[in-house]
Amino acid sequence: MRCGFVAVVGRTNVGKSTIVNGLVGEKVSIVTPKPQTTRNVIRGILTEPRGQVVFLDTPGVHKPRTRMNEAMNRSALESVESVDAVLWVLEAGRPWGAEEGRLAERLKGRAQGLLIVLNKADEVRNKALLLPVLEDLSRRFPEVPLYPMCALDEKDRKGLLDQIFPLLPEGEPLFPEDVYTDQPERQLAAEIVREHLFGRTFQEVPHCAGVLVEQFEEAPAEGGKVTIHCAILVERESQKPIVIGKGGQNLKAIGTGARKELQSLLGCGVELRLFVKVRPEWRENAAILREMGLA
Ligand SMILES: Nc1nc2c(ncn2[C@@H]2O[C@H](COP(=O)(O)OP(=O)(O)OP(=O)(O)O)[C@@H](O)[C@H]2O)c(=O)[nH]1
Ligand SMILES: [Mg+2]
Repeated sequence: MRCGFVAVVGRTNVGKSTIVNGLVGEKVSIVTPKPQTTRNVIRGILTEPRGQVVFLDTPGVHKPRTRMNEAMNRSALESVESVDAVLWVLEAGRPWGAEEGRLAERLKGRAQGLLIVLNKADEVRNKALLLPVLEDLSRRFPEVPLYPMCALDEKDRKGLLDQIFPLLPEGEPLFPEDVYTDQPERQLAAEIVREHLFGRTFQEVPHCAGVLVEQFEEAPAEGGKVTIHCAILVERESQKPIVIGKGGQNLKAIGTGARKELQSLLGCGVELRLFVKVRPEWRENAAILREMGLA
């Protein structure tokens, strides 16, 4: 069997989490149309007769403006050091920029176990436009295989997996075959709330917001409810009413969406309470970042 670790890296919003979820076949990481969605390195595990792949979905590389964003970049860049293979995801229609330059520097000298994925190829209507992009990349990385794909296409994902397995060493699985992530339920809950929050806030608000689980109580008896209390941290007073919405409608919708998802994930009833709290500059606060696994 072939078993190993694969880091999925790239600029923010190129589709890394979509690829990991699609390959693993479960929702491991939250996905939103907004950049900087993934904040922690998240492990997604795929087991099949060929072997086991432990994917490290990483935060997208971007220009950091806060301590939190620095930690996100650092964890993404460091992830490539400890893995058997790296999937470097670029966007087919917008392949090279400063972020790619940073990653290229980090991946220099790593021709082995590196695969470049050109995702969102479906968004490039005129496929002829892909040719110069592929030519440019093969000049920059002559020994690295290039794989154009659409993360939403099952055939493309299967083809990608066929390229990944040969990059892994012979070995035995590390995780039982029914485990698809090692995230604790608390973290899954925080992430799901954050996904719904991202879906219902705009401009700078989602980037200034974070979610902390303050209480997570198992159901007291069979058929009982799990109680989850989450703090939604924002940075300014003016952001609080935006999250809460008119008459509390927005916060209610975030809570309902997240609760439904958590119920099906945990397989039981969930009582979810959300509290919006103003914590100026929390993204610079080491203690809060540590609590979120970001420092
Ligand atoms: N059209 C198209 N959209 C895609 C594809 N892959 C991902 N997306 C969309 O791109 C957006 C970003 O996807 P994510 O998977 O969150 O991207 P990411 O690279 O993990 O982003 P960060 O975590 O912010 O770094 C989402 O709206 C996805 O639905 C693709 O192949 N084609
Ligand atoms: Mg992501």
